[in-house]
Amino acid sequence: MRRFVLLGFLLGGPLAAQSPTVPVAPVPELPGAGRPVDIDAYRARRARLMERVGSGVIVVPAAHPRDLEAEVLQDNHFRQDDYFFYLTGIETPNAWLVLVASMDGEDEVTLYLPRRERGMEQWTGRGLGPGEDAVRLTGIQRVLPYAPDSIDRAAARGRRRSGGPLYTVMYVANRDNDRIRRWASSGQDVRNIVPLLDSLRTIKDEVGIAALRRAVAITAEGVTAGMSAAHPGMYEYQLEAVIEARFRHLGADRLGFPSIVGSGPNSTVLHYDMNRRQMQAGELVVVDVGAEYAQHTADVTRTLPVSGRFTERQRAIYDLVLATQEAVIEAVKPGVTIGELGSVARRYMADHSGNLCGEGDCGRYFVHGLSHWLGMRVHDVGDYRMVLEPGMVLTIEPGIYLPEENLGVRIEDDVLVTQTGAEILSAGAPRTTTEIERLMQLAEGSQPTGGN
Ligand SMILES: [Mn+2]
Repeated sequence: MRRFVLLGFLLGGPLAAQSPTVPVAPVPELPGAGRPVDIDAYRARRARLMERVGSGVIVVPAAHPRDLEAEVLQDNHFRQDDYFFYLTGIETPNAWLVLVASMDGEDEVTLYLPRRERGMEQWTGRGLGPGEDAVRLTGIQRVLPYAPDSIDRAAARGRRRSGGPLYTVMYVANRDNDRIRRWASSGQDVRNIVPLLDSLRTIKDEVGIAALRRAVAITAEGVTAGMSAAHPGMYEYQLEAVIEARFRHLGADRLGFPSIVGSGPNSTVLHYDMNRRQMQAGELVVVDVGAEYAQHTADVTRTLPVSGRFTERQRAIYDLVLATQEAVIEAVKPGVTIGELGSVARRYMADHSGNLCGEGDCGRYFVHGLSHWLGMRVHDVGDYRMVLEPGMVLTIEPGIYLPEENLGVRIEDDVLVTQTGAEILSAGAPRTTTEIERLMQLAEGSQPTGGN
């Protein structure tokens, strides 16, 4: 039996009535830890990793607080390291996880937490220190106080116990790289655990899918709110504000990436995120946004007519992009590669362009890739040559961009690969021209005119 500490998170608390599709999380028990942890799920992840390693000690640092003076921050001054979060579910800074995997002995899991500092807590709030709270909240039985030399000693001891190499997370931005270099230069057999962790992360488990579902549901509601609010004369940043306000209202932790709200000429700029232009009647606006929830982000794009009604030309282009996307989603199933899905999209567009894009087909105006992996990062980890397997999550986002006409259309949905095909996680955001127009016209009737 799985023990769901997270029951409230999955089913929605008493406040769930606020929103039909997005359950509201319970208040975290301890801010320094993050949300309640599904202890069994994280234990299973650690066990899976240790089993794959066989013998060895795996050392995983938590993130450090960000630098408010030196870094450009979009949100809080701390976001947990993805690998550390993947293996613990907690949002405590400066912690370390040490896993000892051994073929013949017992596996061993130790969490090192910095001791709480009362003076510091005045600034950043109550932290999670070593002690009974930490054991109870994480399900990790061995929780020890962190000291600068404790990780070096734990790593050495782990190597002796396991008889295997020292694995750790090696990537460029890791602020613990000095320590890792020191281990390597001391002649130890130090290896990178990142490729193995990335391969585990590509197949989402139950907690991963639950977090993604929620991030996507919040995002779909934000996009829908944006559709209801959009009108001629509104600035792109005002539309952005409506969408992001909805994200926060529904409990999103932060944005997965800067929101793209591009109208008219900006609809043809793929990663436009200045969002400063005033939207004019008759234009399209491309909204490409993602709320982050529990360290997982959505990535959803909708293209809407600023006036609430598509012109015939806009509708024709839109319908070709939508039909292309539907042809691709139809083709999603285990065993297929992202490369093959790209061919499905290109072929469909070529066969159905007619003379919409002049001589030649519209494919030459589809200037970016069709898909990327989605998860803890908007462009999530994973090799693009892998065949799809149940539990993988990817975006499907065809587009056509006609700069001479100031006309860009992109439609992006988040898709979970199932045993037999695909589930569209982002189906909550209106997607056909009819649905979008109906919603926008409904909103027009109920909105005060003028103002913004
Ligand atoms: Mn995307």
